[in-house]
Amino acid sequence: MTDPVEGAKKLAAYKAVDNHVVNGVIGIGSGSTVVYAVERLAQRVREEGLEVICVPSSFQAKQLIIQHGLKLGDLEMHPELIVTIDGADESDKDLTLIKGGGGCLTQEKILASCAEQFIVIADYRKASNNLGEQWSRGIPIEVIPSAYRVVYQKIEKTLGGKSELRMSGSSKAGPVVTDNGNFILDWKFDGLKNNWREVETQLNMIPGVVENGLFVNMACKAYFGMSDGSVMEQ
Ligand code: ABF
Repeated sequence: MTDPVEGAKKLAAYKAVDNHVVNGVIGIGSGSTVVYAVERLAQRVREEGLEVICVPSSFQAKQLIIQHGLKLGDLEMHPELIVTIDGADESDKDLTLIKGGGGCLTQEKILASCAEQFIVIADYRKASNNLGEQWSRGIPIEVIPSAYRVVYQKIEKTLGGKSELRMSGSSKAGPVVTDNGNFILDWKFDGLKNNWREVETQLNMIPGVVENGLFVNMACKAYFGMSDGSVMEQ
Protein backbone atom coordinates (compact mmCIF):
# COMPACT_ATOMS: atom_id res chain seq x y z
CA MET A 1 0.00 0.00 0.00
CA THR A 2 1.66 3.23 -1.14
CA ASP A 3 -0.68 5.91 0.19
CA PRO A 4 0.63 6.70 3.70
CA VAL A 5 -2.78 7.72 5.01
CA GLU A 6 -4.47 4.52 3.83
CA GLY A 7 -1.56 2.51 5.22
CA ALA A 8 -1.96 4.25 8.57
CA LYS A 9 -5.70 3.57 8.69
CA LYS A 10 -5.12 -0.10 7.97
CA LEU A 11 -2.44 -0.47 10.65
CA ALA A 12 -4.65 1.10 13.31
CA ALA A 13 -7.71 -0.93 12.32
CA TYR A 14 -5.88 -4.27 12.21
CA LYS A 15 -4.25 -3.68 15.58
CA ALA A 16 -7.51 -2.73 17.26
CA VAL A 17 -9.30 -5.78 15.89
CA ASP A 18 -6.43 -8.05 16.96
CA ASN A 19 -6.22 -6.58 20.46
CA HIS A 20 -9.90 -6.19 21.33
CA VAL A 21 -12.12 -8.55 19.38
CA VAL A 22 -13.02 -11.92 20.88
CA ASN A 23 -16.05 -14.12 20.19
CA GLY A 24 -19.26 -12.15 20.70
CA VAL A 25 -21.26 -9.20 19.47
CA ILE A 26 -19.31 -6.29 17.99
CA GLY A 27 -20.42 -2.76 17.08
CA ILE A 28 -19.20 -1.62 13.68
CA GLY A 29 -18.71 2.11 13.12
CA SER A 30 -18.67 3.93 9.80
CA GLY A 31 -16.15 5.62 7.54
CA SER A 32 -13.10 4.64 5.56
CA THR A 33 -10.95 3.36 8.46
CA VAL A 34 -13.66 0.94 9.56
CA VAL A 35 -13.43 -0.69 6.12
CA TYR A 36 -10.06 -2.13 7.20
CA ALA A 37 -11.43 -3.26 10.55
CA VAL A 38 -14.17 -5.25 8.84
CA GLU A 39 -11.63 -6.67 6.41
CA ARG A 40 -9.50 -7.88 9.34
CA LEU A 41 -12.53 -9.27 11.18
CA ALA A 42 -13.47 -11.31 8.12
CA GLN A 43 -9.90 -12.63 7.86
CA ARG A 44 -9.97 -13.71 11.50
CA VAL A 45 -13.34 -15.41 11.03
CA ARG A 46 -11.95 -17.37 8.06
CA GLU A 47 -8.53 -18.14 9.48
CA GLU A 48 -9.15 -18.55 13.22
CA GLY A 49 -12.82 -19.47 13.39
CA LEU A 50 -13.58 -16.30 15.33
CA GLU A 51 -17.34 -16.13 15.99
CA VAL A 52 -18.77 -12.64 15.83
CA ILE A 53 -22.10 -11.00 15.22
CA CYS A 54 -21.73 -7.48 13.84
CA VAL A 55 -24.12 -4.64 14.63
CA PRO A 56 -23.82 -1.78 12.09
CA SER A 57 -23.93 1.95 12.80
CA SER A 58 -25.03 2.94 9.30
CA PHE A 59 -26.16 1.76 5.89
CA GLN A 60 -22.48 1.79 4.84
CA ALA A 61 -21.48 -0.41 7.78
CA LYS A 62 -24.31 -2.82 7.06
CA GLN A 63 -23.20 -3.16 3.44
CA LEU A 64 -19.62 -3.80 4.55
CA ILE A 65 -20.70 -6.54 6.95
CA ILE A 66 -22.80 -8.22 4.27
CA GLN A 67 -20.09 -7.91 1.58
CA HIS A 68 -17.59 -9.64 3.85
CA GLY A 69 -20.00 -12.46 4.66
CA LEU A 70 -20.09 -11.62 8.37
CA LYS A 71 -23.09 -12.27 10.59
CA LEU A 72 -25.36 -9.26 10.86
CA GLY A 73 -27.16 -8.36 14.07
CA ASP A 74 -29.09 -5.46 15.56
CA LEU A 75 -29.51 -3.80 18.93
CA GLU A 76 -32.97 -5.22 19.43
CA MET A 77 -31.55 -8.73 19.54
CA HIS A 78 -28.14 -7.77 20.93
CA PRO A 79 -28.31 -4.67 23.13
CA GLU A 80 -24.98 -5.42 24.78
CA LEU A 81 -21.77 -5.32 22.79
CA ILE A 82 -18.33 -6.52 23.82
CA VAL A 83 -16.65 -3.82 21.83
CA THR A 84 -17.47 -1.11 19.30
CA ILE A 85 -14.75 -0.10 16.85
CA ASP A 86 -15.16 3.20 15.04
CA GLY A 87 -13.28 6.03 13.36
CA ALA A 88 -13.24 9.69 14.33
CA ASP A 89 -12.77 13.06 12.71
CA GLU A 90 -10.62 14.30 15.57
CA SER A 91 -9.53 12.98 18.96
CA ASP A 92 -7.94 15.15 21.66
CA LYS A 93 -5.53 14.25 24.44
CA ASP A 94 -8.44 13.12 26.70
CA LEU A 95 -9.99 11.01 23.94
CA THR A 96 -12.81 13.51 23.53
CA LEU A 97 -13.92 13.06 19.94
CA ILE A 98 -15.57 14.91 17.12
CA LYS A 99 -17.50 12.44 15.00
CA GLY A 100 -20.16 12.64 12.35
CA GLY A 101 -18.19 13.87 9.33
CA GLY A 102 -19.90 10.99 7.56
CA GLY A 103 -23.30 11.87 9.03
CA CYS A 104 -23.82 8.71 11.13
CA LEU A 105 -23.13 10.18 14.57
CA THR A 106 -26.40 9.22 16.25
CA GLN A 107 -26.17 5.47 15.62
CA GLU A 108 -22.43 5.64 16.27
CA LYS A 109 -23.02 7.18 19.68
CA ILE A 110 -25.68 4.61 20.51
CA LEU A 111 -23.34 1.75 19.60
CA ALA A 112 -20.50 3.33 21.57
CA SER A 113 -22.79 3.61 24.61
CA CYS A 114 -23.79 -0.08 24.42
CA ALA A 115 -20.24 -1.42 24.35
CA GLU A 116 -18.05 -2.54 27.23
CA GLN A 117 -15.17 -1.04 25.27
CA PHE A 118 -15.36 1.72 22.69
CA ILE A 119 -12.20 1.73 20.60
CA VAL A 120 -11.20 4.48 18.18
CA ILE A 121 -9.19 3.81 15.04
CA ALA A 122 -7.73 6.61 12.97
CA ASP A 123 -4.76 7.82 10.99
CA TYR A 124 -2.21 10.29 12.35
CA ARG A 125 -4.10 13.33 11.00
CA LYS A 126 -6.87 12.86 13.56
CA ALA A 127 -4.87 13.17 16.78
CA SER A 128 -4.78 16.61 18.38
CA ASN A 129 -4.24 18.34 21.70
CA ASN A 130 -7.37 20.46 21.53
CA LEU A 131 -10.49 19.86 19.51
CA GLY A 132 -10.70 22.11 16.48
CA GLU A 133 -6.96 22.04 15.76
CA GLN A 134 -7.30 19.35 13.10
CA TRP A 135 -10.94 19.17 12.09
CA SER A 136 -12.00 22.50 10.65
CA ARG A 137 -15.54 21.61 9.63
CA GLY A 138 -16.98 22.01 13.13
CA ILE A 139 -19.14 19.75 15.27
CA PRO A 140 -21.80 17.85 13.34
CA ILE A 141 -25.29 18.05 14.82
CA GLU A 142 -28.16 15.89 13.59
CA VAL A 143 -31.40 17.88 13.57
CA ILE A 144 -35.06 17.32 12.76
CA PRO A 145 -35.42 18.89 9.27
CA SER A 146 -38.23 21.31 10.13
CA ALA A 147 -36.22 22.64 13.08
CA TYR A 148 -32.87 23.26 11.43
CA ARG A 149 -33.25 27.02 11.37
CA VAL A 150 -34.42 27.43 14.96
CA VAL A 151 -31.69 25.09 16.18
CA TYR A 152 -29.15 27.09 14.21
CA GLN A 153 -30.35 30.34 15.81
CA LYS A 154 -30.44 28.91 19.33
CA ILE A 155 -26.92 27.53 19.08
CA GLU A 156 -25.63 30.91 17.93
CA LYS A 157 -27.44 32.70 20.75
CA THR A 158 -26.38 30.39 23.56
CA LEU A 159 -22.99 29.08 22.45
CA GLY A 160 -21.85 31.48 19.73
CA GLY A 161 -20.01 30.38 16.62
CA LYS A 162 -21.60 29.72 13.23
CA SER A 163 -23.51 26.75 11.86
CA GLU A 164 -23.99 25.62 8.31
CA LEU A 165 -26.59 23.27 6.95
CA ARG A 166 -24.65 20.43 5.33
CA MET A 167 -25.46 20.23 1.63
CA SER A 168 -25.03 17.33 -0.78
CA GLY A 169 -22.15 17.52 -3.28
CA SER A 170 -23.85 20.18 -5.32
CA SER A 171 -26.06 22.51 -3.33
CA LYS A 172 -28.77 22.04 -5.98
CA ALA A 173 -29.17 18.47 -4.73
CA GLY A 174 -30.34 19.85 -1.38
CA PRO A 175 -29.27 19.09 2.17
CA VAL A 176 -27.54 15.88 3.21
CA VAL A 177 -30.13 13.51 4.66
CA THR A 178 -29.01 11.07 7.36
CA ASP A 179 -29.95 7.39 7.60
CA ASN A 180 -32.65 8.61 10.03
CA GLY A 181 -34.14 11.09 7.54
CA ASN A 182 -32.71 14.14 9.34
CA PHE A 183 -30.41 17.05 8.41
CA ILE A 184 -26.91 17.86 9.66
CA LEU A 185 -25.70 21.22 10.91
CA ASP A 186 -21.93 21.72 11.13
CA TRP A 187 -21.28 24.05 14.04
CA LYS A 188 -18.02 25.99 14.00
CA PHE A 189 -17.43 26.97 17.57
CA ASP A 190 -15.43 30.06 18.55
CA GLY A 191 -11.97 29.53 19.97
CA LEU A 192 -11.01 26.54 22.07
CA LYS A 193 -13.26 25.22 24.78
CA ASN A 194 -12.47 22.62 27.37
CA ASN A 195 -15.87 22.09 28.94
CA TRP A 196 -16.91 19.64 26.26
CA ARG A 197 -19.29 17.67 28.47
CA GLU A 198 -21.25 20.83 29.16
CA VAL A 199 -21.27 21.80 25.50
CA GLU A 200 -22.46 18.32 24.53
CA THR A 201 -25.33 18.54 27.04
CA GLN A 202 -26.27 22.10 26.08
CA LEU A 203 -26.50 21.17 22.41
CA ASN A 204 -28.66 18.15 23.12
CA MET A 205 -31.04 20.23 25.27
CA ILE A 206 -32.10 22.33 22.27
CA PRO A 207 -35.44 21.04 20.99
CA GLY A 208 -34.99 19.70 17.47
CA VAL A 209 -31.48 18.38 18.10
CA VAL A 210 -31.37 14.61 17.74
CA GLU A 211 -27.72 14.15 18.73
CA ASN A 212 -24.37 15.86 18.35
CA GLY A 213 -20.95 14.62 17.32
CA LEU A 214 -19.11 15.34 20.56
CA PHE A 215 -18.17 12.06 22.23
CA VAL A 216 -17.02 12.79 25.78
CA ASN A 217 -15.73 10.09 28.14
CA MET A 218 -16.82 7.33 25.82
CA ALA A 219 -13.65 6.04 24.19
CA CYS A 220 -11.41 3.87 26.34
CA LYS A 221 -8.57 3.59 23.84
CA ALA A 222 -7.45 4.97 20.49
CA TYR A 223 -5.11 3.55 17.87
CA PHE A 224 -3.54 6.04 15.49
CA GLY A 225 -1.70 4.65 12.48
CA MET A 226 1.42 6.76 11.91
CA SER A 227 3.16 7.65 8.65
CA ASP A 228 6.30 5.73 9.68
CA GLY A 229 4.40 2.44 9.92
CA SER A 230 4.01 2.43 13.69
CA VAL A 231 0.81 2.64 15.71
CA MET A 232 0.44 5.17 18.50
CA GLU A 233 -1.80 3.93 21.30
CA GLN A 234 -3.53 6.38 23.56
C1 ABF B 1 -17.17 7.88 11.22
O1 ABF B 1 -16.45 8.08 10.07
C2 ABF B 1 -17.49 9.21 11.64
O2 ABF B 1 -17.96 9.50 12.89
C3 ABF B 1 -16.32 10.02 11.28
O3 ABF B 1 -16.91 11.17 10.82
C4 ABF B 1 -15.72 9.28 10.16
C5 ABF B 1 -14.27 8.96 10.21
O4 ABF B 1 -14.01 8.58 8.94
P1 ABF B 1 -12.68 8.04 8.35
O5 ABF B 1 -12.39 6.75 9.02
O6 ABF B 1 -13.04 7.91 6.92
O7 ABF B 1 -11.66 9.09 8.60
O8 ABF B 1 -16.46 7.15 12.13
